[in-house]
Amino acid sequence: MQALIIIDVQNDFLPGGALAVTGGDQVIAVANEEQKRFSLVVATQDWHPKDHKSFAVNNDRKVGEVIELEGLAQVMWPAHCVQNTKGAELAAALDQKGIEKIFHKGTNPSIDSYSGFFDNGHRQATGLGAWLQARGVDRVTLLGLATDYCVKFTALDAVKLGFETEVVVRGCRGVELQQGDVERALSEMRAAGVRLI
Ligand code: VGL
Ligand code: ZN
Repeated sequence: MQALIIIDVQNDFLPGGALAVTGGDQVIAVANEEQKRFSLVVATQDWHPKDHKSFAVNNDRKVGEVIELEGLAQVMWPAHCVQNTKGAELAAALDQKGIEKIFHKGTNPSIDSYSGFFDNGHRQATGLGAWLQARGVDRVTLLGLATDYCVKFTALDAVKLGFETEVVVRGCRGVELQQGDVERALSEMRAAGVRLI
């Protein structure tokens, strides 16, 4: 059984959003097209409380600085995808009728969660892995935002959980905090056994 996982296609990651990803809006058409090939589609949604510790403003830091949080390196982000705000909503142009379930991540204020499966410390699961396994899913296809953060970490965890994993590269865009981050993310995924299509 195969499933499509649409990662964080949310207003704050689109041009004009709080953590805008260049060309982020271009993944929507790909997501809508790809959905037609799948009988099972799920999505993830970055879903932070407003006091989330990954927000620069909550640590008196500048965006892009790296601090230590819960023993992990944590990039300081602009406040984004705050629960129940417009910025956290899935893009209006994204076809949502066929999305069976949405998994929230980043809800714990003290630890970030790039992967759709676990927080960055692998301490708590979102439920996505068990849910897919309960439905007999053994292959997952990923697309969405952002290539160098949430897509990458979701793909790496999917492989670790034993899913045959592929990423639709034209359906992803990256933050590219450092030039080359997207290329490096793609290489890391490929090296881990992710099929890039
Ligand atoms: C993401 C940075 C912070 C993502 C989420 O969806 O890739 N990146 N929160
Ligand atoms: Zn986030």
